[in-house]
Amino acid sequence: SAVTSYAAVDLGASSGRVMVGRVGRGTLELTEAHRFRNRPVHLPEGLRWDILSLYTGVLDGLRAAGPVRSVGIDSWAVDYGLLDADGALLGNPVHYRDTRTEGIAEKVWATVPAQELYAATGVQYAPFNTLYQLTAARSTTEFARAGRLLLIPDLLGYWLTGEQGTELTNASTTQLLDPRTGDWSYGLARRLGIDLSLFAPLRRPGDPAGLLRPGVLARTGLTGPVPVTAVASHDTASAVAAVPAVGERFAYICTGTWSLAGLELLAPVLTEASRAANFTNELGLDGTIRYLRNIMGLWLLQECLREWDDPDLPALLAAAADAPALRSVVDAGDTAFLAPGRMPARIAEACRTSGQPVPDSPAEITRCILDSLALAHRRAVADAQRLADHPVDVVHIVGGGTRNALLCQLTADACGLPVLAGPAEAAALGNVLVQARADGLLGDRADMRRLLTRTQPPTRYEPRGDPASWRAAESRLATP
Ligand code: ADP
Ligand code: LRH
Repeated sequence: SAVTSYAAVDLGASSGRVMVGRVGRGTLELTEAHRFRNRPVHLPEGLRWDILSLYTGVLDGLRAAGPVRSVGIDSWAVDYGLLDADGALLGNPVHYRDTRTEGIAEKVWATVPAQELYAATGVQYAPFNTLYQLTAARSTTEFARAGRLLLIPDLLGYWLTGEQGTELTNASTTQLLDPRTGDWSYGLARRLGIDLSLFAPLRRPGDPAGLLRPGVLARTGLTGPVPVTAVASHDTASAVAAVPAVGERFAYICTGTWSLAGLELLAPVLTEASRAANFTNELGLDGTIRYLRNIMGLWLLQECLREWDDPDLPALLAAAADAPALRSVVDAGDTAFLAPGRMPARIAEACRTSGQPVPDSPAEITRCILDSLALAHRRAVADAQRLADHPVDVVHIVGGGTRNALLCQLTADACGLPVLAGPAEAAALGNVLVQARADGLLGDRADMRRLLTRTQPPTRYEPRGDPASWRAAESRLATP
């Protein structure tokens, strides 16, 4: 029977990839056309994304993908490029780990208190929310020249098509959107002096987003017309759409550079308790709410690996599996781990100041990181159920971290719930499925999930060990 190919451009903080999804009646296959490193650059003015190299990776990937029905783009959230009046990019997009937002939130809260900000947007505090980035940028000459702001997937879409838009799921991470209406929070923007006309018009997953430009067709060897379809362009929104869940009683953890742990809800939770617990209400596919907490994730390990000159990962994980369990844990939700550099030393410091044994070898430090992530997963899954009054029977893990069997098992142990792990390329799959649906091949979210459970069966991890050991480890960390 007929099979249709779609190209999914998925840019993570550690790598970018162009994947090809082949969708038929009851079939779904994903293959990697091209993968490239995403290496940010330390310039004198700060930490910047190498956006031109990422765009080149996208073009190389589309060439490798071959003929496709359409293209969709998703990436990490919150960051953006500024364009001048002629539509040319003004400078390299600033990395969300750059230090420019230090101390900015406090200035914003002097105008709009944190409680009011949360009640209006439902977005958790993170120093890098676009709102704070814009406040930090306001005094720069670059900003003064800017006529348009495009979030990263929308910027790449603009370069591919010449058309501008602001995709809704990613717009929800700016902290300028009202999650109840799915429209801008106009009153908030006015009070904070943010000009919403900087943003291109909102578009929804499934909306048409232009055609590949003639120059792009020539560069990629594709034959036009090739449409670009807006997908859930926040990578986490695409990943959640591709959780192979049955029913509603599930939690999910999207594990990659970050761990995003929480629930899919039909309405936001905007309570003060939710704010205090730092849960966010980002928008998902079809008006759903991604009620989740950001956890530092495998970034902690990535940064150690960089410092250790990239040792063999499977061997290191095997040694970590044999290292003593729960000897020391750190708070994997702590923004103290946000900036790059000196990660093994910073983890050792955190263990020392909390009066725990200081891990020393790479195997011990890796075990400390994975135990700490599992512990943070446990807290997020428990807190989300309580705050949203939404009990679950199972935890789905998707993303690159599903390739780490130790992390999946520890998460099952810590949560005291079965873990269903996979797919590893959930964001790309969600991207493909939204394109296929816009093309008329699929129905609602449940229909998409049925296709996933049949074609991408997850790996099951049963909880083991004594839950009391996790409670004890939890009590060693001060609660936020
Ligand atoms: P992002 O999209 O944020 O760049 P990914 O979803 O690609 O992240 O996940 C990357 C992470 O997956 C890496 O940091 C690494 O820890 C983990 N990972 C990838 N491959 C493997 C592997 N073979 N074994 C264990 N972990 C892996
Ligand atoms: C994961 C992610 C996450 C955001 C962060 C900036 O890639 O999109 O959902 O909070 O990057």
